[in-house]
Amino acid sequence: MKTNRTALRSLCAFAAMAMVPAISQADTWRYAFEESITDVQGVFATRFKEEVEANSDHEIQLFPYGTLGESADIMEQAQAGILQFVNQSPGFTGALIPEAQVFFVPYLLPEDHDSLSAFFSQSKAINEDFKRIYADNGLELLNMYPEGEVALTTKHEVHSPADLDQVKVRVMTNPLLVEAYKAFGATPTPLPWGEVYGGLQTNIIQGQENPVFYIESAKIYEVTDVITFLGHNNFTTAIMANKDFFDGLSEEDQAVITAASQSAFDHIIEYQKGLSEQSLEKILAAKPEMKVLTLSEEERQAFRDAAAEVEAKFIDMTGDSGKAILEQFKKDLEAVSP
Ligand code: 6CS
Repeated sequence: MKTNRTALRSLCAFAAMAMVPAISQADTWRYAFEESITDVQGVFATRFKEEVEANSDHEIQLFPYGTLGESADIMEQAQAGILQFVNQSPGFTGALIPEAQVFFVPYLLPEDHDSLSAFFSQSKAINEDFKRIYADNGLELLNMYPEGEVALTTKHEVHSPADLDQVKVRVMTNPLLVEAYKAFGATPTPLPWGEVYGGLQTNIIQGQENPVFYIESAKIYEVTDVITFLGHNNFTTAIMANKDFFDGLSEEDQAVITAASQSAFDHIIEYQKGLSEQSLEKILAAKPEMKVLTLSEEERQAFRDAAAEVEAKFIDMTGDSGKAILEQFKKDLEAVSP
């Protein structure tokens, strides 16, 4: 009898052990991002989730903007391993990874969609150098991707840096972006995203910059009157995993994640075609009196001239490591220029 019970217990223990890997393999992974589910980062996250869930037993739980705090909060949670994935834009990564500020040297990225997409896909600076730098900070960089041309919204017309004199322009909390707007003649004011609408409404700030889809979805047009296209930048963002988590996965799971991120990247590049134009139409339908200015090449020149000063500031802030990234960045851009 005793022997039978022992045998039964051994059998149960064996069965339980056999089941453990199957149970622990079906994990729920948490993924936070800085925008709402219908914004570009949400569209990326949704595709990522669909791909992971279709190709593995794992589940992805999505946390859009606001559910877990501001951008800085979700990055802390990802570094602590509370979140497995985080989408954070280099605009908020400046203090952690100073080299990522290279994305705020004005007039560096190409304006045309195909060159821009090719750059993000093929750039050695992004796919090798930044991958290593993010890894040194406990993050597995999966993809960097563009979110659209950045436009400035203000309460009055802007044609030259002189028009930005004394204008408080909200920027993401990024030291080089502060320098860029100083060089553009404004008074830059770094703030988290949650303070932007209210700040404009109460006139604590009088301007901000963002891609058009975001100006539309966050209704920033309600609290500003002019959209100006300076042609100075495209909004870059980055999706990454906690590195200890990623390194601890099987090769098979790592491959599922890498492929899901690549599929989301391809999807987002397609999704963005015409997005700015459609968003602008929606803004004008909601507020026909909104003024849209596209600066002429002549008007842009004064802003372009300021870029050299910002580039020099970037090298001051980041030293040899930043200089090397910038050089590689320029080589990569050269390789995709039409
Ligand atoms: O300006 C910002 O703070 C934000 N802009 C975009 C397009 N995405 C996330 C970020 O919070």
